[in-house]
Amino acid sequence: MIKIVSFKICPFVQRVTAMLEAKEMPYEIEYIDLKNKPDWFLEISPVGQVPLLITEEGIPLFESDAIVEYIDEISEALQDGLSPETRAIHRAWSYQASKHYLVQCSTMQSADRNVLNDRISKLDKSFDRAEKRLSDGPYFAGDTVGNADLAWLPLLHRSAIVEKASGYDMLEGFPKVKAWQTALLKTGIAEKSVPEDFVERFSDFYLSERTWLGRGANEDEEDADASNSKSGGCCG
Ligand SMILES: N[C@@H](CCC(=O)N[C@@H](CS)C(=O)NCC(=O)O)C(=O)O
Repeated sequence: MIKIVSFKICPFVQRVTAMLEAKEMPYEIEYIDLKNKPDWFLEISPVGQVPLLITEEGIPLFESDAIVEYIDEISEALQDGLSPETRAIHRAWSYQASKHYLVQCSTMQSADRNVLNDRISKLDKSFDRAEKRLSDGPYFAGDTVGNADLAWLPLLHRSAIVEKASGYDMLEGFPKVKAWQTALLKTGIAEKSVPEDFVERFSDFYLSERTWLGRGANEDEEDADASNSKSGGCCG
């Protein structure tokens, strides 16, 4: 069986597990501590990052883009009959999502409103592009979930958790993206693609007292010391 080496709140992993779930492919998952990476992982992972997919033949694959392409190649396509051009366009839109995972991570870690405003402007650009590209939905390319939907799912799922906890809606002003988020979350793929304690783990990390969102996104709050705002990567 395929094995995914994972970290519970990693969006790059979620994109991969979302595809496995959407395609109903069986897989095992092993979580590792990124602050204390096991030797067996470092021996087989060229870059020391998750996700890592270990094929049924025991071959380790790295980089989420390459992993989702592999999964797609060994399984039935989610959407039939797409031309090579359309598939290339969907891959490009998937890239528009994955290149913003780290942007969303650092936005959520902002210590105050000012820092968040600054960081969210990049994310806004990507949601704005999606808003202009989306048509009648409910999904990216019509009425079936496809690969581009799965690439955007980590961003949309995390935005929904943030909104529920803090009232802050990263998708405000983007009604089509909002409808897309609702439709995608309704499929249940988002929940299946993360561990049971995901919301708790995610909230501990991104919605703690040290972040503006974690303190309830209070507009009247005085600015904190911006140097407290981590801007680095995801997941610690
Ligand atoms: N380009 C990589 C990014 C993966 C990534 O950044 N993973 C993070 C967790 S979300 C990681 O493993 N961080 C540990 C490290 O960089 O040492 C991919 O698409 O797979």
